[in-house]
Amino acid sequence: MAAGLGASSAFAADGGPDNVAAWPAAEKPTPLNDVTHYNNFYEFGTDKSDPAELSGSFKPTPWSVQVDGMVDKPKQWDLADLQKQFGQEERLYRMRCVEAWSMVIPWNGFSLAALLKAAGPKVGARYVAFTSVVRPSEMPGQRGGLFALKWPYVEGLRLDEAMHPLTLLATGVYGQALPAQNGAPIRLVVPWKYGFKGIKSITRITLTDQQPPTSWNLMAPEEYGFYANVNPAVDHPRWSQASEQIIGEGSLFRSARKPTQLFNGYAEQVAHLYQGMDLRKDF
Ligand SMILES: Nc1nc2c(c(=O)[nH]1)N[C@H]1C(S)=C(S)[C@@H](COP(=O)(O)O)O[C@H]1N2
Ligand SMILES: [Mo]
Repeated sequence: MAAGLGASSAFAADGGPDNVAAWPAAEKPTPLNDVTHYNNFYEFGTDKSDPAELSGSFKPTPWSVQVDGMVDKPKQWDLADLQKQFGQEERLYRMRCVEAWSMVIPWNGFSLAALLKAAGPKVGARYVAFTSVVRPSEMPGQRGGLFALKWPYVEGLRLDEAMHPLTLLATGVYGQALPAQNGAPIRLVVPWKYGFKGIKSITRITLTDQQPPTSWNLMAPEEYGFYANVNPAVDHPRWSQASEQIIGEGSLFRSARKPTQLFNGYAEQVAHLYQGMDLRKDF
């Protein structure tokens, strides 16, 4: 795929949403090999296989995360101290990419809320801004080229979304440290939102009173909004979001699909965050 978060070729080839009813919903974990070899991490390249193949010189240690902005206790955290202080839970989450494919991934990590509480958000803080690492010498996708994403990759959440107990800072997958291609050594996971909100290899977390800029929105604002909540009723301008391809199932000849769920199946936990909002306008 040369440019942008286009639908995968399999999506077009298998007849798309019409096949949905024929395929069972998969909630079983996606095989580790698919989780670690079918990736979006444009700092390493735009093909799904690039992050696994081209991340060999990436060094996830030593690593620190700066927590700053509108907090009482700004701090530069060493990764090991974050893990010591906040622990490691396992969370099995559905993961839905805006390109209309999905996985089910067992992450290890801790609630972002725990870190934010330790930092002490100041009155008036309303958003959390995230920044990915910039290391062109270790990340071939950051070296020149015509691709329109700007570095660093940036993302953001509203403070109440960031404080939600489902919002995870992941440091592992399948019980092992995050591989480079999945966002080593620490990345965000927001399971009710499209995958691009899950910013990888985080170096900075900043509390602010302004809605932060986000990478895909900067590149194509008509296609990728700030909220990016999974929603089968709000199509991407170039493809349907009504169903999704299940990575790790199906065959070479026909992909497995299932219907997309509102908020990726987490509506009971998160729908209240968006009461009174027009989800078509704030997509
Ligand atoms: N820094 C950074 N974070 C990123 C991306 C990226 O290109 N760069 N891609 C996003 C997209 S589009 C998706 S779907 C998920 C993919 O996560 P995974 O490869 O671990 O499944 O990471 C997100 N986080
Ligand atoms: Mo994505």
